[in-house]
Amino acid sequence: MKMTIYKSLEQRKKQGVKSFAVLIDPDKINTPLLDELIELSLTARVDYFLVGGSLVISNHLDECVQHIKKSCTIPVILFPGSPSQISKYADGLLYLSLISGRNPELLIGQHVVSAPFVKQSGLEILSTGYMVIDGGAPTTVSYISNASPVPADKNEIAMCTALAGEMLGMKLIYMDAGSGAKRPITESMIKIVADHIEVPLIVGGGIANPEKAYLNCKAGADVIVVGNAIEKDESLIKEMSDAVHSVPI
Ligand code: 1GP
Repeated sequence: MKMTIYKSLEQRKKQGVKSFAVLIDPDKINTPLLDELIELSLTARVDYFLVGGSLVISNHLDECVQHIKKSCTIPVILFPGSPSQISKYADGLLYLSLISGRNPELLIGQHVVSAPFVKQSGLEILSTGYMVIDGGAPTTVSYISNASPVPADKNEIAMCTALAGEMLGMKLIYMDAGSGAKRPITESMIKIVADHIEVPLIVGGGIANPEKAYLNCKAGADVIVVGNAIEKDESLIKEMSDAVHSVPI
C-alpha cells in the first residue's frame, strides 16, 4: 500500500531526515517553465511540490497539478490561499488554520463553509497550524489575512502558539515569513519551536540561499519550502536540495 504523505513526514522526522519542497504558484508559471522545473526537481531529488499562492487569479490550478502528476512521482501538496484553491488531482492538502492571527474566518470560518467540498475531494488532509512570522515587509499573506504576524524577535510567542496548535490536534506546524520576505525566520525562533513540539515543522518565506536552508534544518526545521529564490534562479533548486539533504542525521 502507498504510504500517505503524513506517514512519510512522520517517519522522516523520526529518522532525522530533512525534506525540501519547491513552491509553485500557478499564476506565475507556464507549461515550458513547469517542465523545466520538474526536470530540475527530479535531478535535485526534491521531496515535495507545494502548489498555491495567497492569490490565485488564473484558473490554472487543475491544469498545473495534472501536468505535474503526469510528468513525475513527486507528491503534490496544495498550499491554498483560499478555499477555492482545491484540485482533486493533487495528493494532499495543507488544511491551514491561521493560528498566529485572530481572524476567526481563517481560524475556522472558511473551513466550515468549505468542509463538504474538501471532504469530497478525496485529498489527504494535513491539518496544519499556520503561523505567519514578521518578515520585515508586508506580504500578501499578512494583508489578505488581515492579521498581524508574530513579531520576528518574539520567540516565546511563536513557541507558545505552536505548542497550542499541537495540543489542539494539528498534525503539522508551518512557520512562514511570507513569500519574498526580506528577513527569513531566525534560527533561534525555529529552534525554540522545534524543541517544544513533536509534529513535523515546515519553514518557509524569504529563504534565499542554501546556507540558510541548511541552518534552518540544523535548528530543527523538518521541511524547507522555497518559492521566490527559485523563480529568480532555477539552479538554486539543486543547491538548496543538496544542502537540506546534507544535514547529518
Ligand atoms: C511562502 O513559505 C513560502 O508562503 C515560500 O516563500 O517564496 O519567499 O520562498 P518564498
